[in-house]
Amino acid sequence: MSKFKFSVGPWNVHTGADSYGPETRKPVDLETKFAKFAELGFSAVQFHDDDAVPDMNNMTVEEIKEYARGVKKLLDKYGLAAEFVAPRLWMDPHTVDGGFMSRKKEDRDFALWRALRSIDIANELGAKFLVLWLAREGTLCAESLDPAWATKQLVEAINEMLRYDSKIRVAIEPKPNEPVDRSVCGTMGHVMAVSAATIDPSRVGGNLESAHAVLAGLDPTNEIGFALAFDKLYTVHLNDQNGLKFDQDKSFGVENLRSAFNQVRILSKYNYGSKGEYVGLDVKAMRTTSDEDGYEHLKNSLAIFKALEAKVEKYDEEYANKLIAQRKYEQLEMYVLNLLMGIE
Ligand code: GLO
Ligand code: MG
Repeated sequence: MSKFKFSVGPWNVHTGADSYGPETRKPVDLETKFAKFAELGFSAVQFHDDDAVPDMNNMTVEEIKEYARGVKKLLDKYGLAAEFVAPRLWMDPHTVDGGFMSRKKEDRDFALWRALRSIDIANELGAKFLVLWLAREGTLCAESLDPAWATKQLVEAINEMLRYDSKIRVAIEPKPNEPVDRSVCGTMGHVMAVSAATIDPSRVGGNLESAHAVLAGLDPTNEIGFALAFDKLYTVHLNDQNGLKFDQDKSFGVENLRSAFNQVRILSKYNYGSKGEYVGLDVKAMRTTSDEDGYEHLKNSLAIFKALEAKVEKYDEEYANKLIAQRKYEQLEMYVLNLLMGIE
């Protein structure tokens, strides 16, 4: 029995298309996904604004809220909560060259409109915060954007969100690249600095994704720990990543089990979840996966997380501390590896 509650986004059950090939699985409707999420043991759903309200660009504010209320009923039917809403600022013609940092005022206004509507949707669904994955906030051509100006645009956009709703919180999900070449806000350190510059730092935190930390050449556990130290880890996107290449969103723990163990360990050590935080997954099924196996990556990620929780329970802190005091790090390393390999 896990002491954590888990969340997942509808985009994590997907049709398998990649940059070089078409879809390989049939689309699945939202209600079928909800039913399956509940059956697998998830407690909450993460949303893009248009996962909840698909045609929102062509709807009035009242119509958007009304539609979101319907989605809330569907969540209730399956006993699921809504964790967060994320404005999807990377698919629309208005966001070809970014959202909050777009060079065009009209497109920045659109991005802000989507963020404010995301707050409306969050309120209807009962979600407590927004996630900002800053997909295109950076450059493809290095000289095309002034990073100082761009950072200020981001701070000002977040200030608008904080002003719009006195309760809403904002979690930035940093990523160093992809789909842009160089992002403006690539690590948890950037997130903390942006938070500090807003009008209410107590409502701006982060969402650490394991794969994004690896892409930045950083250790996911240290990134998680950094945010925890400032009490600003609003959620996590656990997954895995094989080195520096495209963002893979592999099942949690399948590439680097020791790193996964350490991520579970730090979350557990600092009682992550005690303020209602969810352990969020952001994992993709392999392209070769069949329709009937379209949830296997979610099942596997949960199973691996829970198995590592049991390993964390077994981890002998006293013994480890003794080794640390004596600087016997070779022995400590072997102790951890033996624990993971099941060698007593
Ligand atoms: C992509 C991101 C993406 C976001 C999601 C929520 O690299 O991880 O999956 O987490 O769109 O905004
Ligand atoms: Mg993510």
